[in-house]
Amino acid sequence: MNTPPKAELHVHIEGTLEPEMVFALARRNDIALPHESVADLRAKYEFADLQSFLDIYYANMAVLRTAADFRDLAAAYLDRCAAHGVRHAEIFFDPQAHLKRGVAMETVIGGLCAALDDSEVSASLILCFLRDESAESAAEALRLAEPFLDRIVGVGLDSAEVGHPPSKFTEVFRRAHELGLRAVAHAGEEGPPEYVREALDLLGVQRIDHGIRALEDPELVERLRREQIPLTVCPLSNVRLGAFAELGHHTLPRLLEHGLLVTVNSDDPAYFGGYADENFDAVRRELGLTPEQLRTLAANSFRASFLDEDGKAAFL
Ligand code: ES4
Ligand code: ZN
Repeated sequence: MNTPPKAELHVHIEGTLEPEMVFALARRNDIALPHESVADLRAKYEFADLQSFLDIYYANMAVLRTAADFRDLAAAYLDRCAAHGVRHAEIFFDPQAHLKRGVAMETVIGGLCAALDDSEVSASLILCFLRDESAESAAEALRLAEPFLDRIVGVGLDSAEVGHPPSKFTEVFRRAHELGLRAVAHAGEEGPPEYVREALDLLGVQRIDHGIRALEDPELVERLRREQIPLTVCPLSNVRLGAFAELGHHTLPRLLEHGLLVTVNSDDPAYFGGYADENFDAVRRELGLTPEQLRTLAANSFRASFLDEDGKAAFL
């Protein structure tokens, strides 16, 4: 497979939990599963929309209990990175989903960092707030993460988008900026272009995760182009969650033609049919991207990263 060096900027570590690992960790932790087999679980990965995916994504996380579980999860992902030409990864994690099951912040971050410290791949963590939980819960998660801030590059915003606008989280993002963290947010995945504007203006984010619905708003597109705000697009995810009926209908080429700083990412690869290279291969095949456009996408992934200028120069 053609594997150009690239960075991955939009991957949820809990979304790399493969069905085989769900079963292995359930056995290790003596947890009963409501699935007959790995094949039975995988057969349930037919999603109508974001919420129908999130329901099973959160349910499967129940098997993640110990630091070793989080370490093994991240180690498996980083092994895949090496095989897919991913040289640098900025990895989302969802601490509130673990805290509410009684798993401590230290267990989550300690486990993930054990894998990061042991990997050849350059990697950092982005703490995501769950937008369908309260703003107070987000603030509490950030407080609990303060002892570990040297291990976290930024904060993000994910989970069910519609009805949970960025404006709900203005204060906790202000606190994150005070703590010296970078910021990103999912916006314009299922939600309207207005949520993209709010993420930029109220949360001060440096990248937009997805952002595909920005195309409905020409003024917003012009702003994203002028300010070169990166969009971390996830092609296979968008198809599996119903934003596009098939990959051939994806608007990635239009985003590129508008001069936007677009990157290609895997989102939740255990659920959506592939890791970095499957996403790159799929857009190459189904969207007829030119070799130059594919090189642009790979270079954009480093330009849009939170690496410092020396770090970017080393990869570009
Ligand atoms: C997610 Cl695809 C997607 N969108 C929003 N939140 C998420 N969390 C995990 N995957
Ligand atoms: Zn995502």
